[in-house]
Amino acid sequence: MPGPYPPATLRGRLAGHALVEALIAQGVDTAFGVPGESYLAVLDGFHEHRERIRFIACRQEGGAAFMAEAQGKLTGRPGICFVTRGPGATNAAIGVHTAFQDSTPLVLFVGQVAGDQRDREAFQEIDYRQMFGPGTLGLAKWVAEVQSADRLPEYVARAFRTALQGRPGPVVLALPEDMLTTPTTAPVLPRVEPVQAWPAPGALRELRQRLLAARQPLLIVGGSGWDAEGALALQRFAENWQLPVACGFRFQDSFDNRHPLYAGDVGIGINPKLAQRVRDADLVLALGVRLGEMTTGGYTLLQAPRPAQTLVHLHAGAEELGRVYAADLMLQAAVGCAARSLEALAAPVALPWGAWTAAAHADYEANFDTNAVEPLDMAEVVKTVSRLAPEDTVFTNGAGNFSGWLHRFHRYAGMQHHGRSQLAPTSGAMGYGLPAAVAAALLQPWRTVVNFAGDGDLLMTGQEMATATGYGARRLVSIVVDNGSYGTIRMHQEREYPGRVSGSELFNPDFAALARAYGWQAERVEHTAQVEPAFANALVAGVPTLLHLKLATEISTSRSTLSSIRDAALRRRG
Ligand SMILES: Cc1ncc(C[n+]2csc(CCOP(=O)(O)OP(=O)(O)O)c2C)c(N)n1
Repeated sequence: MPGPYPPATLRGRLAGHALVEALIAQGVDTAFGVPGESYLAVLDGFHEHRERIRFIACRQEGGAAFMAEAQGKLTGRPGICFVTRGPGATNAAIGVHTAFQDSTPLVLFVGQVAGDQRDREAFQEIDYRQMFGPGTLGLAKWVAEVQSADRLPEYVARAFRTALQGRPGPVVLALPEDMLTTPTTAPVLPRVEPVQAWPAPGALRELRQRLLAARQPLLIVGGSGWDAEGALALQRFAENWQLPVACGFRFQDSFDNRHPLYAGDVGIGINPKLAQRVRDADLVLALGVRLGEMTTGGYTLLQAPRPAQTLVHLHAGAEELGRVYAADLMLQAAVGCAARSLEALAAPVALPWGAWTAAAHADYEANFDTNAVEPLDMAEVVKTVSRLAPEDTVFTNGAGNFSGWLHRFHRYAGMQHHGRSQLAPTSGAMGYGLPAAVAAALLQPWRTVVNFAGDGDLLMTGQEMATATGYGARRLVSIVVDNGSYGTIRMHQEREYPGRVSGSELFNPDFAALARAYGWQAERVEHTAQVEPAFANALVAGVPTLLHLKLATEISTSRSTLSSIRDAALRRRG
């Protein structure tokens, strides 16, 4: 009779098993990936420890990497993704890039050719240190190839620490096949917690002085690293000082959108009144948010490199401070620590900006008003879904104009209520929303998850509908906005090359039939009035549901039609 495999040996267990043990020690209970023959010893480790950790087999590495990225966003701990060498790693790159731009902790493990084959351009061989960076404009924060089975725990611990510390981000570890099958007695290392830096007392005093000197201050919050406690402390700071609060692009759940101090989000499709308010502010406090192109209106709302406003920038990563902007005051600190310090800053009894703060919120409220659109009114769609969805619902999306309605008309709950409620790529990666929703539905099955997708967006990773069904996702609704077009690109075309449609038309499948083929429930929606019953059915379906919304290509954004954009462009040309 053959004994249990792998046999227990005096020399220890396979490194592939030690790796899975290291993940368990870091608190990981779910990993996403696509299997490959390059890391069979790790897959065997997942089998060995199947009572404590699960491996979700996805249908394409892009989907797997997005799921792991969403796991990082949702849990605040590194998302875990396993892919095979060459083709697997290249497919996964989109998730690594997203984690980099979005500052999301992620560890991507890549099976690598055996050490004795390296540098021959062996089958599917890539040098991952070359491919993924690292660099501050690259794909990963750190890339390493683990040569020694005995040092594997050291590499894993460093990968977790690097992913979490300072500005969080992605790490790539390449795992040579022969290293993974080497026995090791290396001990499992303890769970890594990132070092949290507190803001210096002198800098806090200066920040307070700047606030006391201001007349029209504005807080812009966002970035990663926030948790419930930090979000609550931030809210108390804003309340103590009666500051209007805006959220950075796709960090709309950093502050409760239902709070009377909320002023809206500073992103693509910004409320023009909020854009003007950023320009008119005399003091901008940017807390935790990276001052990237999307959050600064292409570096114009805050003029780069020296803004007209007084700028205070607080960020966990030293490299973000002064990267573009010569801020008047820079503080390097973890956002949670910073919020707790700011909460303790004594505010004067009377503040001179009451009317300014009230107007900021009134502008946000007024931005909900729109003219009715027939037959399908996307503003009403989002408002209906928002009203019916449970309070702890997670909303996800990929990239495309369809997301603008969600960002404008949904009020995201702040993180102090149920944790993150928005999973959306600041990297603008199409295809993100569905895998992110699958990850959320599998990781937090008690929450409803609603994905908004475009017709272009959905089919980039639509095969992950099979993963949702296969692993038993239940409270998952994907709302597909089918306008027969890569609508965002068509919008840009009409503005830059009016009337010359090129490469932006789409020929779509019957999305509802497609979803049913994957075991989902599905419904087609053509009129606004059909949304409420369709979504209500979806909420109680007990299986993933796709709502196929038909939208006229002409309806370009929540503010404009294609013909209005084209006509304006033609007028400009005379
Ligand atoms: C992976 C990827 N490829 C290409 C793009 C460029 N891009 C941005 S939006 C867009 C069109 C999105 O189309 P769709 O999902 O149908 O949404 P719509 O804009 O029509 O609402 C494209 C091609 C991108 N952001 N990401």
